[in-house]
This record gives sequence, structure tokens and C-alpha cells, in this order.
Amino acid sequence: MKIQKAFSAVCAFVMTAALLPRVLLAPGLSEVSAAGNGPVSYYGQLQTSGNRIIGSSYSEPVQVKGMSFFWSNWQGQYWNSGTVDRMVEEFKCEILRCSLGVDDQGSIYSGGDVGALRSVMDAAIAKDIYVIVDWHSHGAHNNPNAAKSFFSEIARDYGKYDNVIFEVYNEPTQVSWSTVKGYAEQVISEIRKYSDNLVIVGTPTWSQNVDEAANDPINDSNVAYVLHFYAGTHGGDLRAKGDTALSKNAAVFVSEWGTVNADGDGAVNVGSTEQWLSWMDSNKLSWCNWAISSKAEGSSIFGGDGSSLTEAGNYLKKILNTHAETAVWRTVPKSNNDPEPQTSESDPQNSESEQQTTESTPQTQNAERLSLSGSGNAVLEAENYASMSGVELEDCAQGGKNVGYIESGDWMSYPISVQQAMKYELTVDAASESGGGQIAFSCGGNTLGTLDIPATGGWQNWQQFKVTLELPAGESDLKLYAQQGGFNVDKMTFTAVGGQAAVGDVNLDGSVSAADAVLLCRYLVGSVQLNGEQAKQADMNEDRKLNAKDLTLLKRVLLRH
Ligand code: IDC
Repeated sequence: MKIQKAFSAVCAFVMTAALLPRVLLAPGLSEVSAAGNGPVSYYGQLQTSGNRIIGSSYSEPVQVKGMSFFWSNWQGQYWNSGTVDRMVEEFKCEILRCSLGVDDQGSIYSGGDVGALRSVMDAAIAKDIYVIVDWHSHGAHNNPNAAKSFFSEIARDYGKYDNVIFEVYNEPTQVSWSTVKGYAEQVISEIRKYSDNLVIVGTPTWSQNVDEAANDPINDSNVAYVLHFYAGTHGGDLRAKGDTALSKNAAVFVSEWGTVNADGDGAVNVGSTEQWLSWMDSNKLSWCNWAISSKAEGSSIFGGDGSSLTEAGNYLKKILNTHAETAVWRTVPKSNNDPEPQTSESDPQNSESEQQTTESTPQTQNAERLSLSGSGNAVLEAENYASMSGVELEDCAQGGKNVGYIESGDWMSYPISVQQAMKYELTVDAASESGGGQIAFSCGGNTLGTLDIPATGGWQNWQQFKVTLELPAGESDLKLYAQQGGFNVDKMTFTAVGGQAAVGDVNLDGSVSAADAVLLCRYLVGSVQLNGEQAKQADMNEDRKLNAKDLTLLKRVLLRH
């Protein structure tokens, strides 16, 4: 019955998958790669999503916490793998920030520090934690060329690792946001030649004016704005700037903060620190504390002997170790080899209280790629996922099977192929005895939209619910993630509603023509640069990379004109 339904769909959806035996593969072959045991293998590449930062393998906000190295030119003795190991094992850091010392004119203090930076990055990658490359300057805009050549080299060599975050300007002081933005755009365009990883950008007044940046954001889809605070000096006024930026949908990153005064010295201010920590937690802001240093000042975590912990050191170790007790990647295993069996006699969906939030072993099966041509309807049977976590199939009153036992955190993923980026209305056949739930749809880690599923009065009382999603062009995996479980899904019907995403107008002249393909071609061979808006137009498959695939897609659009 189901097979007939699918064959009658206008768009070809080959059903071989349903006829093949179900091959359940071991975890690690699914999209959740188990390269290591740290936060990076768990969350994946960090990506902005509205005012939050999520992971390419984790579609909810990610918050990671760790320490910042001190200026490399002054405390270089800590820039080695031994310190990285201690920070990960003893302090339980999930992220380290490498503050490469750069002077007020924008030149590296000591060229040799780049070698030490690379060793620290290698060690952080080996430990499967995030690592920030921080151009630690108060005057970087005075010398964009130095930053461009440095970040170009580092992005070329390290940009392929999900671990790496680029911080292009530690702290502008009294310069306008437009100056900082102009500088950052130049550096980002170098980084983007090699990497679509998260870039974080310092803001005027020692990285306090995130609100200004949010009013005039950088045209790049993976940028967050930097807010720094020192608990002994800063309080609610600075948090209000952070709130303003977040309310304008800017993602904020606290790449440096201190427990002491803004000069890096003075007493640890526990009361103010606690207020800041709870504000950062409630906004899911990732952070690094200043600093891995034994200089005789309050913010140093090491004492005069270079190894014992100061008051700040003990306090930070306690904060980070407490965080480790509840950090998602440590406490919710992605591959649980012994998932709790769910039998059909017990009905776990009936009892909200039994909702399991841990994820079980992701499982994969052969699945045909659904092809969406931009016209007519295409039907995707929910049971024909390529991979899933935590769900089960059951007989469906509408015929065939449906996906059931969907609990919070469970997901299914479907390979799709979209000819042209376009809006699709997705009609989901869903049922929920009581309570209902919520689905988040994403492609390649980018959340496309959410759909509330209300109660329908029975597990087989099917109703149709609609959501409009703008699907990116090219091949990708559409992920259906249960933000709130407690519903069943039988099928999803895609109807193209047009509203074609405006892409392809690379020269920004208002139309898509051969001139755009020529310009993209010239960019790809390196003879011209594109600005942010042009690059966005040229990114036909919206994968944040400009390459031959985009040119092919652009040519296809031209052929249809
Ligand atoms: C401080 C060091 C201090 C050093 C000074 C040099 O703690 O020992 O003499 O740099 O400029 C920041 C900066 C960070 C500062 C820190 C404390 O990013 O480099 O380190 N701070 O003043 N912004 C706000 C405070």
C-alpha cells in the first residue's frame, strides 16, 4: 500500500530501499563520527544559528568552557602539549584559547611563537577539544596585511579541523565598529578560502560593544561577536550590552573573562563572577578564562613556582570541574552499545515521565536519495531514513509502517537532492496520543524551521501539519530532530512553493546572467575577490564554500533561463 503511494508521487522516489533487507551498521558509520572521545567529535563544527551556536552534529545550543593562554611572547613556557594535557585532564577544559602576542601596530611580537602555537593546536586537536587562534592585539586594524597572511596560512593548514575557531582581533580599543568590521571582512575572506569554521570578532572598547556590532553585522553566516569582562570591574551594564546584541540575533562568544579587575590584577570577586557565570549559562555562551600564566597578578592560575594553583587557579578548576559533571558530551553518550530495549507491550510514549533523554546507538540503513526538482509533490516515507537514533518502526493504520517511539533527542536523517534552493511546504502526517511534541528540521547542521505537533488523540490518529522550509540546493541530509518527543510520523510530502532563494546574482546587478558565471569563474581561478554579499550570491548550494560545485549549479540555472 505504501509502495503504491510512493510510486504515485509526481517526483521519482525509488523504493529499492524499502525492499532491501535492513542493514544495521555499527555506530561510527553514521553521521556521528567517533574520531575521538571529546567534545569536538560529539558536537562537530561550531556554527551560528540565530543568536546561538550549535554543532554540525548537534542541533541544540552548544556551550563549551575552558582557559585562555596568556600572551605568547610573555608566558611562552606554557605553550606546549604538557599544558594542554593538564588543562584537559585536571581542569576539564573543553576549549583553549591561544593568545598569539601581536603588538599595537598589528605585528607579531615574536615570529617564533607561531611554531609554539602550532604545537598547542596539534595537542588540542589530539585531545579532541576546541581551540581558538587569537590574534591578541589592541591595534590589529593598523596592519590588516599581517593578519591576512597569518590567518590564510593557519586556515589553509588547520581550517579542515572542526576543532578550530578563528579570533581575528582580540580587543579593538577606541576605534569605530565600521573600522573593525572593514578589517574583519578582509581577514575573513582569506579564511573562507580554506575554512567555513566559526570566526569570532572582537568589538570596540576592549570587546565590550557587542551591541554596536549587532546593529551592523558582518555578512557571513558563521561569525560571532566577542564580549570580554572582568568581574571585579564589570557588571550589569555590560551584561545589558550582551542582552541587546542577543536580542538582535547576534551570536556572542566570551573568549576572555577574568575573576579580577580589568587590569588583570586584584582580588578574585566571587560574587560578581557567579552573576556572570549564571548569565553566560542562561544564554549558552561559551567562554575562556584569563589566564594560563604565573605572572604575579590576580588573574594568573599558577603561582610563583609555575605549577601550584593560585586562588584564581583553584576557583577556575572548581568551576570547570563542576561544569564537567553535567556537560552534555560527557553525560549523554552518542553511541550507547546497550540501548534500553523498548518492548511493544510496554508503551513508553504513554508515560511522559519515562521520557528518555539519552541518545541511543545511531543506526543506518540503505535509503534512496529523495530528488526534489522544484515542481509537483514528492513523498518521503518516514521509515525510509538513512540513519536514526532512538526510534522504532510499527504498523501504521494508514498502511505500511510508521516511525514511533520518538522521544526527546531522537532523530531521523534522510538524504535529499534539491535542484535549486527553494521554499518547500512540508506536510507531515503525525499522530500523538497526548502532549504532542516539536520537530526541528535541519540540513547540514543549519536549522531550517520547527514544527509543533499537537495531540491528535491517539497514536494512530493521523493528522497533517505543515511547515515551510527553504531547502539548500545540492545533496544534503535532511534531519528531523525531536526537540520534544511524544509523537509518531508516517510520511512527509514536499510541495515546491517557489519563492526561489535569490542566489546566483554574483555581480549584484539584479539579474542572473552569464556575467555572473564569468565572475564566479574568475573568482575561482583567483583573479578577482568577491565581497560578502557577492560571495553569498555565489554560494549556490549554501554550503559556505565557493567551489566548482557552485559554478555547475549556476550554469544549470542559466541553462533553464
Ligand atoms: C594583560 C595582562 C597583563 C599585561 C597586559 C598587557 O594580564 O599582565 O601587562 O595584558 O597589555 C584584556 C586583554 C588582556 C589583558 C587583560 C588584563 O585582552 O591582554 O592582559 N585584559 O588586563 N582585556 C581586558 C583585560
